[in-house]
Amino acid sequence: MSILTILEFPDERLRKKAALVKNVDNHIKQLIDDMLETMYHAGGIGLAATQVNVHLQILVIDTSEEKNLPLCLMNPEIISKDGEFEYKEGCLSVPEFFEKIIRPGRIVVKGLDRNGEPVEIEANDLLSTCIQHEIDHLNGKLFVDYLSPLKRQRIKAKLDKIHRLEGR
Ligand code: GNR
Ligand code: NI
Repeated sequence: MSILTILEFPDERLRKKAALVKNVDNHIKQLIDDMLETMYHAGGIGLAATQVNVHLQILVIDTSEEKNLPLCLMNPEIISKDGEFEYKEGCLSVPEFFEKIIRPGRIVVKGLDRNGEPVEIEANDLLSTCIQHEIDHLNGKLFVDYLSPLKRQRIKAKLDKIHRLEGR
């Protein structure tokens, strides 16, 4: 297992669109395990492969209190959505910034599980928000894209400065 490096906004690699996973082989399973380890290590409730610079449709999530219910979904497709849920979202790729975002509050999503078997998940509230946040990553979209251009620009300027100070 290993901890992977998480890309940070405004890194252009976060804008790439992820490709379908064709075959869930041992390499993919190793990547899933590394993504889970990276997510838990960073204290996040979700992680998309895009964030670790792998442009495949893979996401991992654990919204449980005890952090002991890892969920993996590949090639996710939302097949229905309704309602609304507002949550103050954060992102490991936009560290230290949190903003309220409204998204559909109930979704049904289908995809492949860790073994490559088809699954369908009904999700509400936080889990629904988290799945949509991760699917956005796979499409090159970030939660800051839902904010006003002014707010997004302020966040970009602050992170640019931090990255400069860190010599990135
Ligand atoms: O850790 C995370 N918390 C979070 C809070 C509200 C909505 C979405 C998230 S996902 C985020 C981890 C992350 O960046 N996943 O892509
Ligand atoms: Ni994120």
